[in-house]
Amino acid sequence: MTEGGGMGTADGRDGIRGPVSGTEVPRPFDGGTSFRPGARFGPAAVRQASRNLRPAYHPDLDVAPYRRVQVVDAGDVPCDPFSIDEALEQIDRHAAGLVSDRHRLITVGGDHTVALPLLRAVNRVHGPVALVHFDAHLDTWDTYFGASRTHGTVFRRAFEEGLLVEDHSIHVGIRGPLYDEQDLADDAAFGFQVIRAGDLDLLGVEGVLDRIRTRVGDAPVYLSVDIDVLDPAFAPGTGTPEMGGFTSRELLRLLRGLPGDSLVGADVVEVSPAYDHAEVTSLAAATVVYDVTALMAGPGPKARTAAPAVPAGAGEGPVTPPD
Ligand SMILES: [Mn+2]
Repeated sequence: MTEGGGMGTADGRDGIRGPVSGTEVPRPFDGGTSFRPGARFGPAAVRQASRNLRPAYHPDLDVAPYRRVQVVDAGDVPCDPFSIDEALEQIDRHAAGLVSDRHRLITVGGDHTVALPLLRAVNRVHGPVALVHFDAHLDTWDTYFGASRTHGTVFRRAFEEGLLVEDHSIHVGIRGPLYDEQDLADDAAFGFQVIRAGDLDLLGVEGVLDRIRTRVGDAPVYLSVDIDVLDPAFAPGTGTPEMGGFTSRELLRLLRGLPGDSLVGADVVEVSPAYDHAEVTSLAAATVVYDVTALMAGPGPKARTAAPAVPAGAGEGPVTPPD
């Protein structure tokens, strides 16, 4: 599939050859959103933005992902727009029919509430997972306006349901003010470690990756990417934007260093196209989906995630562009 083509699938793929080993499933659901609505329209926007991708070869991961794995866009899950509980059941049922020990799911949301039924479905195959959660927000609050299943409470519910391996999960990119100082203590009590957005400045990409890898250990990993982990400059089209986030380059470098072999599922959520400009947010999400696909396919021998060594004399004289 070439740039500009595609049949509206999440990554421009137009056919299935051989056994399917990965599936991308959009969830047009935003009934759990607390502020700006509209993430139900995210999947369509991410599909459209994905037409800009050149998916054949991923130079940073040194892999031609679609020569190694088969990927299919499994279409949208019909979601009840009025009943959150019914929508979560529908997502769970649909995911359960797609996930197996050979088939991994990458979901395009939808608001972050969709991660709860996805974790339930993944748990039935793999057991509890280590959650690597990229987000501006903890999403471990108890209730919003008395509601317990929302996009801001999803990972407290996952903890309570025993869906996470104890003390192996980590939030990355957290920032912004909280409702209460106790929020952080509660979150730690649920077994989460936190890497705040500003920690990236101190630790660097490799330092953050070391912490993530150490945290998840050998556990199966579920990756959840809330697009608001990016700064609003890089992802304005989202429901609860927060200043001081990662650049898209930083996010991609972090994702590319994750342990792809351990990844049993992933979601990319909270793209809300009505607040987007020039598809910048949906392109970011489409690229994240592609990168996670490539990561699951398995990086090749030339893949590098560390910063290249600075050659002697660098910084002196003009920068020469590559050939
Ligand atoms: Mn979130």
